[in-house]
Amino acid sequence: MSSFATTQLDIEKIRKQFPVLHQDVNGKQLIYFDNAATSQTPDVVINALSDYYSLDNANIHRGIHALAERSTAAYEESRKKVASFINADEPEEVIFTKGTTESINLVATAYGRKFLEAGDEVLISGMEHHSNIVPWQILCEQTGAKLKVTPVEDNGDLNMEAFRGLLSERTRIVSIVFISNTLGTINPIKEIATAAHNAGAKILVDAAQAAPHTKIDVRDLNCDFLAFSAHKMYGPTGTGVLYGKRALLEKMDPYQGGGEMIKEVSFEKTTYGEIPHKFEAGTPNIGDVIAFGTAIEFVEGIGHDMLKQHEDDLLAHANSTLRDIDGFTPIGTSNQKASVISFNIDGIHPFDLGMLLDARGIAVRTGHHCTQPLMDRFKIEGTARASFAVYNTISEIDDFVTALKDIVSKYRK
Ligand code: 7TS
Repeated sequence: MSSFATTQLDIEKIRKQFPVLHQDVNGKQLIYFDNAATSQTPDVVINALSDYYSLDNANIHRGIHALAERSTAAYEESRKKVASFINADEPEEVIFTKGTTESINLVATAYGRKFLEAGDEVLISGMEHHSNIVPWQILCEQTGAKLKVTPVEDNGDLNMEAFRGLLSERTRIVSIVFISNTLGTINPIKEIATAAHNAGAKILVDAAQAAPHTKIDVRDLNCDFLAFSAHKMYGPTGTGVLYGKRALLEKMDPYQGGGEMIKEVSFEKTTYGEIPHKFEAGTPNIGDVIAFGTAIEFVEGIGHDMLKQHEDDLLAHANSTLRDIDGFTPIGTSNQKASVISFNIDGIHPFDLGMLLDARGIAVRTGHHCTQPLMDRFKIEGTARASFAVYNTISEIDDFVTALKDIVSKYRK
């Protein structure tokens, strides 16, 4: 295969389904390489959202009229699609939230506050997104538990020996990212889950970046909780998932109180509804949840094997061509890596790189990527980050490399 080889996917046909891609930015055809922040949305998902508001809009689980029945059925259908997408035992183990951040906060609050006490430990890693750090810090402040952090190796791998050493009989929760949004590292979650369970801890997996790239099987991983967001897997913003094992979800207190999460309310005593409703107080994000179901169909229609193959091809091509750029330094060079490339170029600040690329129609993210402790670990202020999705092409990467070479020749001090 030549370095231009890619999968049998018809990328042009896929690109046609994403209206936002077909525009000029600063006089150039847009190249969208900020997919780890949010991916773009295909027609089918946009149409699902538009159809919901045009035809079915009604509150769920309460009306008996036709629209309420249709919206309830479509919302619950999405729950079934998510359950099957991650191979959960049953749809009731799927809770809809605002996204990964809210899912992790839900566990830290509804599980953590009930079951952790002073002296207990929460074990995370040095490559976590702030949303998998701060909720645990809040929990530790509230309960007197301690936060422990698994160190990251120079190439962006987790130090698994250190991880095993940090597990103790006081570890109650291990919360680890599946794929790092900054380094691209794919962590050995199954191994981590086994070690956590052997130590008597529960494991939460932050699958925000994994859901669009890797087949997730919660039974095979044997994780207790798993969180991800729709908007990073071709779905809408504002919705995501907390998966939890039934036995754990049933033991947890509610996260928020309000309508829909109760069995019976009186001023003397309130009893709570069954899972998943116990954790979905108030009117949820109905339209987006329904469109999320369509995004899952879109991903499954392509298939994770094809997605992975295409993204691996893009990553390999980018790795081999970016190397030629004078002063190029990648951050995160694990052998187990998804299509995320964080980098710096000597003599050019990452913010300047981002702006100079934007001026050429190329969208990347710059900064700390909500992983400030990881930036401290690598003794850098930030990086520029290119992250690829199914609609990206080899020729876009070539244009990106040409743009970077041009920037280096003009602006490098
Ligand atoms: N965990 C990881 C690994 C993430 O990459 C993100 C978002 C989150 C959690 C939070 O997800 P949310 O949907 O609740 O916001 N990551 C990024 C990023 O890399 N650039 O912008 C958002």
